[in-house]
Amino acid sequence: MANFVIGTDISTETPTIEVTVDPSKPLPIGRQRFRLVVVDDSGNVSQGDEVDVIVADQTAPTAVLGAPRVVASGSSFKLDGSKSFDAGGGRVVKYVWTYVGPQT
Ligand SMILES: [Ca+2]
Repeated sequence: MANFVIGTDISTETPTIEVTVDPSKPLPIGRQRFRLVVVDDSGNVSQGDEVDVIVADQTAPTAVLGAPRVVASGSSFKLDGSKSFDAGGGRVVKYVWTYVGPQT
């Protein structure tokens, strides 16, 4: 387990490390680059090897539809999706509205 800070080296004597992420402070969405340099038992230092890890929002948003309970016949009214929200580091960018039809 290790809390990585950009540009700060972490040295271990083990060949794996966990990138510990605090859910309240997630890595930004997008490509995040990591680098490994290894040192042998004679003190020789390797070139760096780098890899990009794509941090993605893989959680679906939640739609919350607000509407008046009763409207007068012939009157226009407003639907409100502003309480919809997203988890996983994203945000709602599109609202798709449908009149489903009469309900009994
Ligand atoms: Ca999401």
